[in-house]
Amino acid sequence: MDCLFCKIANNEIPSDKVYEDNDILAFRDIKPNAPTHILIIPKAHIASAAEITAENSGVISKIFEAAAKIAKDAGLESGFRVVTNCGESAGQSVMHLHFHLMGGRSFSWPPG
Ligand code: DGP
Repeated sequence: MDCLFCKIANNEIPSDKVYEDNDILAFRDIKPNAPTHILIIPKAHIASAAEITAENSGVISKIFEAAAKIAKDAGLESGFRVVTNCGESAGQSVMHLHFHLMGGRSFSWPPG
């Protein structure tokens, strides 16, 4: 499968890693939208949030545990945002599930 984030997870494409374990990888976004902008992905291919099932959802709790730890380590005490874009109309450009962890600035709500 020709998937950019599978290649990053397999070390075929380099990334600026901030956390890794057997199931997930966190690395800095190449086009940051905030002073801290990290992508957290499952290593196993899941195309998007629409593909989360009872069989593969265990990794989601691991992603959010890592997000809390990464945010703490990055000093984001005043707040941070975790978001996943699902599908074309939501702006998903890489079809491998990823959560954007962003912090270091204020965010508006609702998002555009
Ligand atoms: P989304 O638009 O929600 O699918 O987010 C995809 C993000 O992936 C976007 O913020 C830019 C980032 N990105 C794309 N290609 C690369 C890459 O090769 N390396 C890294 N680190 N980030 C990438």
